[in-house]
Amino acid sequence: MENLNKVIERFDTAGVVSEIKPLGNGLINDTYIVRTSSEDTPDYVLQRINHHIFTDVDALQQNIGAVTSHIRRKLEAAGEDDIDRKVLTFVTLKDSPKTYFFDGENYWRMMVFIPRARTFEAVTAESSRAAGAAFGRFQASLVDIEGTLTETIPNFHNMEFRLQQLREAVAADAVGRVKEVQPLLDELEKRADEMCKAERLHREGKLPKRICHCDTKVNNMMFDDDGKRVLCVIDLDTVMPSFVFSDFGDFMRTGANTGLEDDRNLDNVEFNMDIFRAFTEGYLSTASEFLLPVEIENLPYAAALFPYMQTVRFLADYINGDTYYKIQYPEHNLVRSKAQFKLLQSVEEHTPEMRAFIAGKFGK
Ligand code: GN1
Ligand code: MG
Repeated sequence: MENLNKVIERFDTAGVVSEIKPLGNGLINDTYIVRTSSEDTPDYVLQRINHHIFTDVDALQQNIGAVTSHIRRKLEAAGEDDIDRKVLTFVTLKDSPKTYFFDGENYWRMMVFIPRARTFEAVTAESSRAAGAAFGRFQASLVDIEGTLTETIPNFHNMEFRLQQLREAVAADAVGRVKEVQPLLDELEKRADEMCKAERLHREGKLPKRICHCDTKVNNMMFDDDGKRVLCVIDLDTVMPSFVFSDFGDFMRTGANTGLEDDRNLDNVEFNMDIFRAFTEGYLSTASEFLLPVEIENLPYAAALFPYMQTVRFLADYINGDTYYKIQYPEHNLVRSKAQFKLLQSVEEHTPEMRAFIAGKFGK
């Protein structure tokens, strides 16, 4: 804690630190809540940025700066109230306009903690509708951002690239785990072509990339205390050009899963159509003005793509000997892979129903 205090001292914060505690369930960065002793000064969020994954922290923070200031300007222009709860505010250093600090070993950043707000690990249909509208609004508000954003992780949601990584992991078999997972690998290979459809459509000039959030896990959104209104989208590290499928699909993967991302009991894991319907309605209410028919028609594909991609990513990490995701026990990445694959199977069963819903509501 003493070290964390030394880091915090570098930032231009207000008030006196009274408490520092771990916050949230992120698999990549380390996050803390920093409480200050007075009601009149804000609390803060402190994060150690995983710079093995985000290798260019300066570009990362510039992206985030561009995104948050663009959204802030829009909120101001629209005359919105309570803007500090609707967009993140990053704290600059005392001696520089930078929003990150390098202590010689680690990179740190701080943002103002949004008061009277909370995250959820699971959602209801009602809050999914609000979440869909919020992510649609997020994409819509970034349609006209000037300049280009850096791909903070190149090829992040490129399915062809993720499959290549998996195949390389299999070929290397660094820790001798391939044999054990061969049946799952076979299942993944069977679907590989179909799942690379987005990349093909893009090469054919039919599917655009847009600025997306690219990590729309349910818990990456702040709801107002009552859980009804989405205030603000958080975890902006992966905001970059991608297919809109990223944001739709990753929410479905987390929000519409009746079980946990890493559920050991596969019977718990099913795809929840009520959440699908509610999120889709919310999303299309704010995003349909800029979406192309090819994007809307392929939302059921997006719902399958993300559990598929996450199975591939967790499994590659398992085969590589757990070098990417934080794990809590040795076979954690395998358990995650199996749970994600079970979710994919359930999505596949519901695909005709999803297609019919979209065609009935938004087709023609
Ligand atoms: C990571 O940082 P976090 O936990 O929100 C990952 C996502 C995965 C997710 C799986 C930069 O997100 O892409 O979908 O874990 N982020 C990165 O839970 O790889
Ligand atoms: Mg997160």
